[in-house]
Amino acid sequence: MFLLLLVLPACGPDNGTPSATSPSTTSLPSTTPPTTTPPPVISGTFIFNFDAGSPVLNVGQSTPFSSTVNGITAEFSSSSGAAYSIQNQAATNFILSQFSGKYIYDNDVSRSSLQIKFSQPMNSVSIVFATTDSHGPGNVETPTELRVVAYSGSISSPPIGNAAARGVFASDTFPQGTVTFTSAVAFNIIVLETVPVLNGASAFLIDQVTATAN
Ligand SMILES: [Ca+2]
Repeated sequence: MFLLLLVLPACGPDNGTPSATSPSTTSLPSTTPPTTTPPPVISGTFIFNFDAGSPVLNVGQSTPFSSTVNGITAEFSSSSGAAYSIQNQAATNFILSQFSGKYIYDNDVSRSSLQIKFSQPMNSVSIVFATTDSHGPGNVETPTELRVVAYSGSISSPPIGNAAARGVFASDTFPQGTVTFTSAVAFNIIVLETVPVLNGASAFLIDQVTATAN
């Protein structure tokens, strides 16, 4: 009697046939595009100022790091490793009226290059900079040049071209200026370094990297 009561609820429908809801097969449609097709170039102007962009860059953070603005990524690095870092006026006490918020600062006095690699080809780049020159006896009369050398694909290939500019001494801590390189032949890597000169600056700072793709 007791046994019968236990068994009864388990007596559900018992059709031994498999249901029609078996999982579908895992075959995928063969619509994967060929990987050799480069992504289309996004025309426009992209400003990397270290204040906007993703991810947030922190004061004291050293190279390498990257910043993405409007779908374009710029990678900042140095062949000398952690030679450059994010700083601001509160950290350095430098007065640089053409700079704003966070910027890139040279961590040491030895001369080292800064590389910027964009995620797509560009036709023009413009960079606000300062060189750590001092004015007057024992120092320089004109600020040290900052040079931009542009490459396509690899810095081991011949450069696309280069440009250089000097800052101007004013009432700020260091002379500031803007260097611009423009080319019909697109480039995706630039290398920045000071042009060596007696008593000149070896170090430089940058802000407001403006890259344009045609
Ligand atoms: Ca800035």
